[in-house]
Amino acid sequence: MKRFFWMTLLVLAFASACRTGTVSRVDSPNEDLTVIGMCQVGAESDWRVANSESMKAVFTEENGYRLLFEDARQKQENQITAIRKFIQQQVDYIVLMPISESGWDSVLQEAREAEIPVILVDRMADVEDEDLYAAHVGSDFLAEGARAAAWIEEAFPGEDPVRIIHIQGTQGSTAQLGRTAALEEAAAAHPHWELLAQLDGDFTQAKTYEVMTDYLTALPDGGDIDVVYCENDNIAFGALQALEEQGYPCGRKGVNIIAFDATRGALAECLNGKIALAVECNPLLGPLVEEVIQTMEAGRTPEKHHYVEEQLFTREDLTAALVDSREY
Ligand code: GYE
Repeated sequence: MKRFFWMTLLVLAFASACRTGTVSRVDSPNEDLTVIGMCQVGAESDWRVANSESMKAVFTEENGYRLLFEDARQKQENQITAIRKFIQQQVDYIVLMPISESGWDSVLQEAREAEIPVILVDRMADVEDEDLYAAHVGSDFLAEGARAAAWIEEAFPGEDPVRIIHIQGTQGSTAQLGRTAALEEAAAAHPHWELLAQLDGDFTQAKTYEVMTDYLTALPDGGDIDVVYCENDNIAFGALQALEEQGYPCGRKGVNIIAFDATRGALAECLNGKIALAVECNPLLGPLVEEVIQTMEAGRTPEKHHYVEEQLFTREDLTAALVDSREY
């Protein structure tokens, strides 16, 4: 009878937890593991896939971690839901790759009240109080864009018009905002640069192929295009596909495609002359994020911002061996 009573109580407790959607603390079989709740944007690009792999390779049980990985499938609301779940589960750290910069104040406040440090990775969150996150690890997107603009300046000396199509990444994301600002600033400083169009490629090949095809087919006289400034590699792949289909030769003597990320696929297109400039953006951020976490585990305060070193590639900088050995 007594046993029945306890069994009933257990079943009732379980049923009520299911009803209210209660999520209890993640119990790790090994109490010593540090629990990381990670909220990734999605899998929209080669860069993103490499970034997720880098995280998964570092935050393993062998290295002392239990990684709870959520893929938000490109939706900020999914990211917010995932963070709330991590708070209920009382994870030790939250690692967030914010899809866009705005809209984070309340949920990060909730994490702070639960005393869970948040580390921003890749993109930034534009919050009122900087203390809402412990550290940020990523790239300086404005600097990347400025490097690309300086290359355009060198590649097109003189005062002849430079006709540029600009294809943007996910609106409101730090990568889009920085790379866009750099191009717009440079265009304002060079009156002979003509921004023919600003299209939204959402960082994906499929969307870019669509918008670029629509744009090119509507051009009345198959007008001249000197540069296509693509805010990531997958945008460049979509643009290249559309341009070639519409009969535009791509390369230093035709349309100069500029791409950001410099993943293996883009470097291969750069080596074969189709992409004129590949601006590196390093997705292998796992080890740096771990350093930040280890600093906090040791009771120290990490630096607020960590930026990675990056470079530019043109065809002259590449060999087949270098492209093959590219890690991502
Ligand atoms: O360039 C792009 C991706 O935020 C740096 O997001 C990241 C960008 C990257 O999907 O490929």
